[in-house]
Formats: sequence, structure tokens, C-alpha cells
Amino acid sequence: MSDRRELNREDDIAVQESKPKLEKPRLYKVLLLNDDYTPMEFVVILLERFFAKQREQAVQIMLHVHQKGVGVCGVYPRDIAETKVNQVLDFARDHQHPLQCTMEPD
Ligand code: TYC
Repeated sequence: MSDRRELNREDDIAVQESKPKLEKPRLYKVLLLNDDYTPMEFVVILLERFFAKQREQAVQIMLHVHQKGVGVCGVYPRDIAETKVNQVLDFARDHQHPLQCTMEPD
């Protein structure tokens, strides 16, 4: 074997570069939409119940949505965001409020 081969033994070793198997979970914003009929207090309760907000922050988010038309309730992996959207829509429907909620990639 030439000197060069002797000095470069690692050239003979096949290294399997494995791709990392776990992708970072993509995140989604859960959005609340304004309407003219859903009571403010109902929206605040919903933010406390399904998004674990303190009263003060729930009121802030509700007022933001009321004034701007749309606002973010939270950011979650897809399955969790889907569950939150469905919880909000079911809760609103059960109380016959027209509140709308959706999600979009963060
Ligand atoms: N605009 C509603 C009202 O004046 C309050 C409201 C806030 C409704 C946020 C929906 O996502 C909403 N009663």
C-alpha cells in the first residue's frame, strides 16, 4: 500500500449518513373571527376554557378581535390546533352563536 493510502485509512470506510428521522412539527395559528352577535363574555370564557388564558389576557384578545376583525388565540402543532378549532366551533354552535374560528400555518 502506498504511503498515501496508509495515511488515509478512513478513505476505505463507508459512512452511512442517516437523515434525521424526526421533522420539527409545523405550527399553526388558531384564529378567532369577529362577528356582530356573539357576546363578549362568551368569547372571554371560551379563551379561558380552551386556550388556558387568564381573564386579563382573554379580555385583551377578545377586544383585539372585536376591533381588528381577527386575532390569534394560540400557536400549536396541527392536531392540537384542529382540536381547538373544533372545540370552539362546537361550543359556539351549542350556544347558537355564529362565532367562527380557523387555523393557518404560522
Ligand atoms: N363583536 C362582538 C360583540 O360586539 C364581540 C366578539 C368578539 C365577537 C370577538 C366575536 O371573535 C369575537 N358582541
